[in-house]
Amino acid sequence: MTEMTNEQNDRERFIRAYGAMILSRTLDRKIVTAQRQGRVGFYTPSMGQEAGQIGLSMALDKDDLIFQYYRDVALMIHRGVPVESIINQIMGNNEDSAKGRQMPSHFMADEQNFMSVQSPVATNLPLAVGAAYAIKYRKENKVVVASFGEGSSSTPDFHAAMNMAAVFELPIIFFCENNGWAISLPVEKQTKVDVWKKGEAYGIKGLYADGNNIEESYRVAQEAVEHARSGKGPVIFEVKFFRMGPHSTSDDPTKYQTDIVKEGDDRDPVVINEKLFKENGFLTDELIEKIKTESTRIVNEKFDACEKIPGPAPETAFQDVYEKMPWNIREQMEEIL
Ligand SMILES: Cc1ncc(C[n+]2csc(CCOP(=O)(O)OP(=O)(O)O)c2C)c(N)n1
Repeated sequence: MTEMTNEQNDRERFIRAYGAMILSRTLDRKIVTAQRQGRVGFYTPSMGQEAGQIGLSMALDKDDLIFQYYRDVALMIHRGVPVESIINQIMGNNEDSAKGRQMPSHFMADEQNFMSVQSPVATNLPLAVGAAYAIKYRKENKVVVASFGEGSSSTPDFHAAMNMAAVFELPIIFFCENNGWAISLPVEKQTKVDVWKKGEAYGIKGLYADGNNIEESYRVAQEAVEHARSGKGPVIFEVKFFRMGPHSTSDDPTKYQTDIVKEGDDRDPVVINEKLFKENGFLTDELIEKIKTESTRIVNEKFDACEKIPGPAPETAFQDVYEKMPWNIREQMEEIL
C-alpha cells in the first residue's frame, strides 16, 4: 500500500517536472520568435538547460532562497512563477514588478523567493553567501541557491564567495550550470578542471549530475540540499547540458559554434526525458501530446494578453528608491513630467 502511494507520488512529481519543462521550452521558443518579430527587445534563451534546473527545483522547499542568473526560466516555472510574470518582465510593462527598470531576462519573483538577476556575472554569489550567513545566524531551516554558468567561475566573486561560505559553514548550494559556452568562449578555454572539483580547494563538498536527466539531477540535488540543510556546510553542484540557443538574441552562434544541438535531436533534454519517462511508465504519448497542446495554448494566450498591457508611467522611474524624494530628484522629475 505504502509502496503504491510512493509510486503514485513519484509519477505525479515527474509528470509535473515534465510539464514544467515543456512549458518553459514553449515559452522560450515563443519569446525568441517574438524577439525576431520585433515584439520584444532582448532575451537570453534557456533552451537545453531545463532538466538540470528542474531536478534541483524538485529537491528544494518553498521557503528556500534563490539567487538565480538570467537563464533560469525552467527553475522559475517549476517553482510556480507565473508565465505572465516572466513575459511582463521581458516586456518591461506596467505589470512588471520592476516596472521596466531592469534589462529583459533580469527576473525576480518575491513570492517564490527569487532575488533580482544582476547583469555583472557572479555578483549574485557573494550576496547569496550573505543571505546564507543571515539564515545561519537566525537559525532558520532554509538553504540558499546561487546559480551561475561555468564561465562565471572565472570571476573573483566566485572564489571569494566559495571561500567565505566554506569558512562560515553556510547553508548554500553553488549551482553551476555548465552549458559549454560563455558567449563565444568554449569551456575548454575557461577551465582545466570540472567546476565541481574546485570545491575541494575550499573545503566544500562537490557534486555532479547529468543535467540532461531530470531524475539524476533530482537525486543528486537531494543529496546537495540535505547536506546544506543539515548544517554540514556548502555544496558546489555542477550539471552539464547543452546551450541549444544563442547566448542571447543579440548573438549568432553559427559564427563560432559548429555543433549546435537542435530541438528534437537525441541530445535535447525533452527527447531524453520523454524516452526515460515513457520507459518507466510515467508518461504516455497521449499525455505528452496533451501537455504540449496545453502549454502552447497557455503561452500564446498569456503572451497576447501581456502585449496589451501599457508601459509604465514616466513617474515610476523616480519611485521606490527614496522614502522622501530629495529636492534635486524632484526637480528632475518635474522637468520631464
Ligand atoms: C563581470 C562580467 N563580465 C562580463 C560580462 C559579459 N557577459 C555576459 S554573459 C557572459 C558569459 C557568461 O557565461 P557563463 O557564466 O558560462 O553563463 P552562460 O551565459 O553560458 O549561461 C559574459 C562574459 C558580464 N555580464 N559580467
